Amino acid sequence: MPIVNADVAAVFNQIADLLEVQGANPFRIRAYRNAARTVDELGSSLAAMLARGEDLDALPGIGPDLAGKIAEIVATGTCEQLERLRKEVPPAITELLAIPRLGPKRVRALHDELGIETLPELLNAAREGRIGQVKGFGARMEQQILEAAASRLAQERRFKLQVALQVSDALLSELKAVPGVRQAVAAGSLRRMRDTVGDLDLLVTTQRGSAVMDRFAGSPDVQRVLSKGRTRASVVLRSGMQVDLRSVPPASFGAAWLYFTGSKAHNIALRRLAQEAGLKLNEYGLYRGNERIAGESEVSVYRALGLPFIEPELREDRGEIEAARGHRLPRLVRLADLRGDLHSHTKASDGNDTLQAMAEAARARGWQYLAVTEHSKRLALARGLDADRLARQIDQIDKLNASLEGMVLLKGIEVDILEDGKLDLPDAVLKRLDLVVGAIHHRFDLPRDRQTDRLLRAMDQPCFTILAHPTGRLIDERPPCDIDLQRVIRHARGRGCFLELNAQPERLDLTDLACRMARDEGVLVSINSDAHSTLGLDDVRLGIGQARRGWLRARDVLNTRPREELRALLDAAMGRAVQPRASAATKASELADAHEA
Ligand code: DGT
Ligand code: CA
Ligand code: CA
Repeated sequence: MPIVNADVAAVFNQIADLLEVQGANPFRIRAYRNAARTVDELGSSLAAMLARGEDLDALPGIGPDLAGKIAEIVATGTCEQLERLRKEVPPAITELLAIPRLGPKRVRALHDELGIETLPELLNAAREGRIGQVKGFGARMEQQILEAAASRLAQERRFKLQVALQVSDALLSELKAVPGVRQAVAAGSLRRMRDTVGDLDLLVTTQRGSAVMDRFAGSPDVQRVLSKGRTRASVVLRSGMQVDLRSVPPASFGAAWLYFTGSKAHNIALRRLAQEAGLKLNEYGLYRGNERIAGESEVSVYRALGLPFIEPELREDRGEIEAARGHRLPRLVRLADLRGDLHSHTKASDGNDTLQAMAEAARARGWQYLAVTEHSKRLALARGLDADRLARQIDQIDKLNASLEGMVLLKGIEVDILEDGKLDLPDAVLKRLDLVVGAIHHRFDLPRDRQTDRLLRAMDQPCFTILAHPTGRLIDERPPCDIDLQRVIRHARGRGCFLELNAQPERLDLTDLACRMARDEGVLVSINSDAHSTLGLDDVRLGIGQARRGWLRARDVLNTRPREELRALLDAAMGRAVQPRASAATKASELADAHEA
C-alpha cells in the first residue's frame, strides 16, 4: 500500500500525542502538529515529490529534521521516533487516547491523579465517580467518558476463531432442527476464517411460518435479546458473544450469504462492479431495473457479474476481484491436501499421549508422516529433552517405525533458540534427526534489530529446518515480537529453510498477510498443529484457513508434499545430499501444478 499524505500526518499527530502524554516541551509538540496540518493540506503527494527529488525543506514548518522523517515514513510507513515513543508509553495509554474527549493532556492528568493506564481502569474510575473530581473534568464529562469507555470495551471484544466455530456449529445444528428451516449457514468473518471474530452472523431460509426467530431467541445459551423481528434477531450469549440471525427467501439465499459474508470492502467493490454494468446488487439479489437476474446462489451472482466463484477466505478486497477478472485466482490449499504434520509433542515432554497413540491418530487422518518434536532442555518446565533423552527417543521412534504401516514418525525436536541465536542442543545430536524445528520461548522483548538477527543466526545453524511460530504472538495475551519479517523470510529463502504456520488456536502464527509475504518470496510454509494430544492434530484446519486467507496453494505448503519429496526438501535444508529419485518427484508435481496461477 502506498503511503499517502494522510498517513504521514497521522504519524506526526501520534508523535505529538505521545510527546504530550510524556509532558514534553510544548514547542516540540506544536512543531509536529503544525507539520501534520501542512502535510494534510498539501495539494500534491509527498511520495511523488520525493520521487521527483524535490526539497521538502521548502514547505512551511518543515525543516531538515522533519523532511528526513517524512522520507522515512514514506519509505517504511512509520518512523523510528514513533516506535521509540510507543515503547516508552504504556500501550494501553494509546487506547485511552482513542476515547472521545480524552486528549493527551487529560490522559496525563488521569494518569498523574488517579494512576489510570488502561481502559478497564478508566471505566472503573468513572463508575466510582472519581473522574468527576479531577480538576478540569466534572460530572458531565465523567458520564461521557463512562459511556465511551463502556462501548469501546464492548465493541473491542473479539473471540478466537476456534471458540467462535464451536459456538456457531452448535447454534447451526439447533437451527437446522427447527421445523421449517431449510438452510442454516454461517457468514461474516467466521466464514472468512479470520483469526478472531467480533460477532456471529447466521443466515437461514425457511418455509412460511417457521418459528425460527422465537426458537433462536429462546435458546438456553441466550442471555439477552437485543432485538427480534420476523426476519432478523440479535442476541447476546452467556459468553458475551453477540449473534445476528437473518432469514431470507430461498431466491435471495445466495445474495444474502454473499452480503453477510463480507467483507464489507469486498461487498463495496462488487457493488461498484455491478453499477458499472448498469446493475444493482444488494442482499436480496442482483437486479437489472426491477428484474432479479441472480441471487439464489453465490455462484449465480458472481457469474452474472462476469466472475468465477471467489472463495470466502479471499474476500478482503486484497486483489481478489482483479485476480478473478483476469482468471488468475489461486487454487487454494485444502485440508485434504495435507500429507502430514511437522510439529507435535508426546508424553516425553509436555504432551499427553504416547508415540504410538500419536502415530495412529495421524494415520487415522490419512497422513503419511508425523514429526515428533519435543521441547529441548532449556524449557525445563515442559520437561525439555537433553541430548541423552533425545538419543533415547530417536531409538524408540526407529523401533516403532519398523512396526508401523503406511505412515512414518519423523524424528525432530523443537529446539530453543537462545538469546544469541545459538541452539539449545549441540549440532552433533541435531544431525541425527530428520528435521530441526527452532523456536523462541523467552526474551520476546528484544529490540527489532537484535530479535531479527537472533532468528537469522539461528537459521544459519547447519541443521535448522523450520522456524516455528515465527512472531511468538498469543492472541489476547502477547503481541508479536518486533521483528523484520521480510528479512526473516528472505533469509529463509537464501538458506533454503521453511517457516511454520502454527495452527494452535491462540497462535495462528504466521498470520494470513505473513503467509502471503512468504508466498511472494517463494518460501514454503509448513502448516503444523503443534499438537500436545491426538485431538490437537485437528487444529491444522485453523491453519488451513489462515493459509487460504494468505492465498497459499497446495504447492506453497511444505507438508502437502508426499513423503519422499518431503524428505528431499528436509535433507536439502539440513545440508544433506538429496537423492535423485526424490527430485524427480518434485518435477512431476511441478508439472501437475503448472496449470495453476
Ligand atoms: P466481525 O464481526 O467484526 O469479526 O466482522 P464481520 O465481517 O463479520 O462484520 P459484521 O458482523 O459487522 O458484518 C457482517 C457482514 O455484513 C460484513 O462482513 C459485510 C456485511 N456488512 C455489514 N455492514 C455492512 C455495510 O455497511 N455495507 C456493506 N456493503 N456490507 C456490510
Ligand atoms: Ca460478524
Ligand atoms: Ca454482525
